[in-house]
Amino acid sequence: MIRADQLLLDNLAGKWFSLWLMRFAVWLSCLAFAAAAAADQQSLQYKIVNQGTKASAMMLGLADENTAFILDKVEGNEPDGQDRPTWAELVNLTDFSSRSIPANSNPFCASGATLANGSWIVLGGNQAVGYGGAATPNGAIPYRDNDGRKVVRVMEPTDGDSTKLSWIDEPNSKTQMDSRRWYPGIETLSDGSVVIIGGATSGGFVNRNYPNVDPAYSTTNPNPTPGIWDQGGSNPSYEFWPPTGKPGPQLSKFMVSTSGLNMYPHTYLMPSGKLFMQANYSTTLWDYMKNVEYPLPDMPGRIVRVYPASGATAMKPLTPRNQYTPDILFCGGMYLHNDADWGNFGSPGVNMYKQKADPNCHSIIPEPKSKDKPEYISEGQLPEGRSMGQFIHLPDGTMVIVNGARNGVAGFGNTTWNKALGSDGKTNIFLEGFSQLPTYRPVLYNPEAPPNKRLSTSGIGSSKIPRLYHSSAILIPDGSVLVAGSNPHNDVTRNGTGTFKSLNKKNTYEGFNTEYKLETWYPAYFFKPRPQPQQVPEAITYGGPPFNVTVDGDYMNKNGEVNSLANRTRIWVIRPGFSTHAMNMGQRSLELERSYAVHDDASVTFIINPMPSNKNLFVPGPALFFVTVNGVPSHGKRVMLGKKDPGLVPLADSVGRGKGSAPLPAPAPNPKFAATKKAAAPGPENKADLSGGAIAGIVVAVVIVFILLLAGLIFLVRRANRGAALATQKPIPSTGIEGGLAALPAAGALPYGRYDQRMDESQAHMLTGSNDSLASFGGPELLSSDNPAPDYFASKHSAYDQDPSLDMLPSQYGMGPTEYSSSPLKTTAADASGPPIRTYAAGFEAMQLQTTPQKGKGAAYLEPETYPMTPMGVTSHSGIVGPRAMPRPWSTQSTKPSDIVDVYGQTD
Ligand SMILES: [Cu+2]
Repeated sequence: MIRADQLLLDNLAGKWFSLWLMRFAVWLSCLAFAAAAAADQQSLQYKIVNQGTKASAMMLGLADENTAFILDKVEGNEPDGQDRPTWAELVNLTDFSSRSIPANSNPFCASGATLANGSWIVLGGNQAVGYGGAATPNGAIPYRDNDGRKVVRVMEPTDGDSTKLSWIDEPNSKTQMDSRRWYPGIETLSDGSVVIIGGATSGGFVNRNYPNVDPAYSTTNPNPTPGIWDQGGSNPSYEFWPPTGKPGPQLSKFMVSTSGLNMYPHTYLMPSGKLFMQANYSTTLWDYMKNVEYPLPDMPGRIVRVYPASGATAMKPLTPRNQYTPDILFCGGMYLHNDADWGNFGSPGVNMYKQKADPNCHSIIPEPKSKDKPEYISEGQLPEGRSMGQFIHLPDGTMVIVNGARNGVAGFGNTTWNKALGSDGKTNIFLEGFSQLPTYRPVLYNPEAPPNKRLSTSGIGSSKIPRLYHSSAILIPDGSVLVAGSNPHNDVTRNGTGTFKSLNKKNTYEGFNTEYKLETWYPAYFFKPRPQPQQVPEAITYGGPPFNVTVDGDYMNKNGEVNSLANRTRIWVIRPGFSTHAMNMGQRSLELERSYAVHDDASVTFIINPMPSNKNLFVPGPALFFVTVNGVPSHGKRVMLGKKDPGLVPLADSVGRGKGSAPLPAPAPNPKFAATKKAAAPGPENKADLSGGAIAGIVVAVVIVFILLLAGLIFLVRRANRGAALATQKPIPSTGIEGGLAALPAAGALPYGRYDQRMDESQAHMLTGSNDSLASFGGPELLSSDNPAPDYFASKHSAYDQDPSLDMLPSQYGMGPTEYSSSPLKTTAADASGPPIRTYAAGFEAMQLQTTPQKGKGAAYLEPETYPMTPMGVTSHSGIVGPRAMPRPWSTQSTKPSDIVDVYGQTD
């Protein structure tokens, strides 16, 4: 029997125990929460900040201090709330929410730049397309987009009011290029205009036929008209926009000599005003006003760094220490032993999945201060080979490479080796890109470390999201890196993930979905307390008197180190650039000269020289301004470079920073604060803080592992649910056409719909090529039904059809069109009262057109059995396009091109 007091005691003990247990539970959950937060948000790690935008971020740019823009090619993204899929979006950088904004033209593989007045321009692109990237007339259902190949889209600054940000996206003499460009190079010049170089007229895998018989005039015309380049697949010319006072389109010798591997040529404006250009294996300095080239050495080892090999590239930060001497860095890319393996407009000539990306880094100083000849030097190797990596400048003076793949290159297609075997056992379910084995882990590059210690992955976490072809990344004002996109397909693919076998069953490859999640990657400094500089100017001149910025004493005098910290403060101006295709066009980082004075209250005034007077070093326009104390940057403030410049002093020396700036006063440390630390070697001071208490660390790690396992489980379950939800998602339905035709049949269960458009015979147009070069690529022509494609395609098609199990490399049939669908086509005769008038096998997809001879009555109905398989760009040739629907009126936005008063902006 238990005595009452014993019971009481037991009871008390139990209470104490349960109290203790409760406390322990609270403590544990606090720890778990902290660990979860730590697992969620840690320096050198990724975090998913948006579970799904509407458009996949093929292109990404900073619209204003709190907003990024996303542009995608036109494809079956989520509806924009009107009657189109979304392909333009804005991202709020505070909560990373996104919203659709109107766009009209197809920016598929466009180029972008900022102008001196703060506007963005995004120019070029692809023709209007429908499902599967098949060409359509302007405004046609289902996507209702318009030809973007000549379009210059403009987004004007809105004084920080992001609700007003919009694209002016209309064909107009003021906002149009002279020629069609897909994958052009672009560089903003010191006068605020841009030079636009090369590209293709309609697209293709690489920018040539093979054999490459006509690099200058890739045209179907045996007697090409000099000066007309857009008859063929490539556009080896350059032009200026706005063109005022500059020559019109002219042939670029460099675009001829690098023919083939020169889409998105790498360009960097040099201090002399010449343009550094790199494409194929070649490098040159180009005087764009005189159109004279000064060749530089070839790329070492014939490593290809331009698209589609897509090495990471950037100009290293320009600093007083390197006397503002541009030094261009390339990491990764692809080396192929046989030039023929790079293929042609249609496809590569080798199974790209098996090609390992290159790990090497090289740099070149194109305009050295000394009389030395410029040459490429080795900068060591990446830990893994990488194509499609991209460099992002960070405000601590380092650069980080994100995104990419270990095998293969950019681009996508339907060549035999990557034909997908769907889960249902059917082939041709989705298209895949030309890369495998995503590189998930960023690599840091510190330009000021000893040469063999610049590359590092120490402490850096990996993403779990493949970021392959058509991914993007930019530095955002909070100092993190916004990472987005990836879509190695010609249209949205949501259920293609998984492994699949190539048809010859020799290889198993991984399929990748269209990616809509946004991530940020947090540099080492991200979670540390940040300096908050005062009096940061709205605009910074080129040359002229210095300006002052102050950081408070509480921040500067940690541990009584104010003198030392003042001495370790650097002022950075960074332009994040236009991100697409592993490039950040126009991205630059420049450190301003500064001195300082430490006050008695330990606040520090930094006396800062404005921009070097040579505008070629960093052209006018918007940029981010950072005050970086001991490797920890402030939040970036958007500044305009070059506005209102009363103190401008003319450029004095031909190379370098010019002599526009006053000599700064000597640094004035304050004797009141004894320096406790000797100034360390220059460069970023931060290291990942990995040396916490060992025991606590282990406990936290165990908890983190547990929580991650749990989170992983939840994630998997959710993903399974989400996958199931997505699998039942219907494609965007056709909405009917003008002309009173009957309603369309519902799209079937195929992933993204079929060609199920009716067409009026009189209006039916077919996009097809008219000869071999066009078949493999080149300018698609709109041929009317009474001017149909030659039988070339049909013969190729039937040849292939004789043995549908053929699994040949394109090179085995002469680099021509690679293969055709072996699937028989079904036609629905019910709608067609007349006999079939013709059967075409256009490009990569055989199609049968049935139509009534009676104009305006009845309709043709086209139904390929499978989702059209079309390699990138050859889409032009693959589709019967629907009825020539009335083009939609252009933008109804309030801003009209006529409102673009001065696209140059103020450059001084
Ligand atoms: Cu592309």
